[in-house]
Amino acid sequence: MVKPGWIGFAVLLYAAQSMAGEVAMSDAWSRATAPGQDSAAVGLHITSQKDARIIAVSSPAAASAEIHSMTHENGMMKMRQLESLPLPSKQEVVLGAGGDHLMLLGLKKPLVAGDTVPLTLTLQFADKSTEQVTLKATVQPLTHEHHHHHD
Ligand SMILES: [Cu+2]
Repeated sequence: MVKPGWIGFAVLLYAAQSMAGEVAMSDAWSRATAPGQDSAAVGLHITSQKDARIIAVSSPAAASAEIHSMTHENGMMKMRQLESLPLPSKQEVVLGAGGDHLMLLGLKKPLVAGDTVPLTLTLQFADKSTEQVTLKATVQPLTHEHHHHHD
């Protein structure tokens, strides 16, 4: 006779394990900050096995973090905050390659090439359940062609 409490525990464990395999992330990067710069974009590759959205981002390295889109308007690059970012099932979404990206705002210290920046993403699935996943972005050297200004 199995006690009800144990059944609940086993179900929870199973759920946690199956969720962990739902989202794959790789190649997370950020870029070294220039003097006086206190924000930085983060890019990564992310694939969810089922429909999900990124609904929040946070990092202990920054006062706040946002999901941004980047668009060209009248020849100007404009970034704006997105409420959430869709992750269609089984499709790799590439963030940071000149389009949608994550943005660290109010960096607590400059980012130096070779450092890693921890981030937590909150994902929401179609059934409204949420899951937090963590990743580490590797700080790459500042290069001219990837530098953009935040307004
Ligand atoms: Cu941005």
